[in-house]
Amino acid sequence: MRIDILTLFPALFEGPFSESMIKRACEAGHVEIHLHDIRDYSKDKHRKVDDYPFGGGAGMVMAIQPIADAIDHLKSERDYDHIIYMTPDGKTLNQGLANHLSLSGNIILLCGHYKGIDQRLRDHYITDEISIGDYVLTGGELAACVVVDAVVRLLPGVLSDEESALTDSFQDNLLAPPIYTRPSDYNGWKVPDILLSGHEAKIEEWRMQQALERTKRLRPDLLK
Ligand code: 6GU
Repeated sequence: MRIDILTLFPALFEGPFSESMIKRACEAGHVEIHLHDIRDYSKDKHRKVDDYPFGGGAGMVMAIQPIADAIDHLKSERDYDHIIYMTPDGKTLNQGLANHLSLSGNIILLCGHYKGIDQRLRDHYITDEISIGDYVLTGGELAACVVVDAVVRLLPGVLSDEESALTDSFQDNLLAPPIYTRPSDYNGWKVPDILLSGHEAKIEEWRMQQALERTKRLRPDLLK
């Protein structure tokens, strides 16, 4: 999979992408992540990328030209399955959407700033609009990191069998059951007997029942 990220702040991604799983996935060739500074595409002599909104009002708008040129340039080199605008008024990211995106070959993530981008970019270039929740961030960059992390860990070969995404919370719309490791008794705090019983079928049944109980109590919305 190839992910192209259009941003005003490419350096924001360096930390998240240079550690742990994303780093390993890049090194192993499961994903290629390319960062593009939108300012590099500005035709303005001061590399300006924003302008005042027509009709007035507070805040600046990200202008068409630099972003359109950046996307045209990328599209001239390959086809994209999704051209995604990261915005708080987009569709909320969930596991189903992450699963769907992980099936893509090439995607673009466009990170918004200021009051947002010129509507004509949304009308003519953007295929999907994604938010990571009902709160406002200063820009789409951290949200794009979240999308990349959620998607890349699903790519075949990225997780080991032990880490398998199949047993994640949400993969079956259930929260994960409680987990424990040694010692089985920590100053009197005991691990449930069933987990020490060695009875695989009963353990599986207990986990399912715990997952259901937790989901009913903490996230009843998932069961609807
Ligand atoms: Cl994608 N962008 C911004 N600026 N804020 C957000 C968001 C995105 N998702 C949730 N809040």
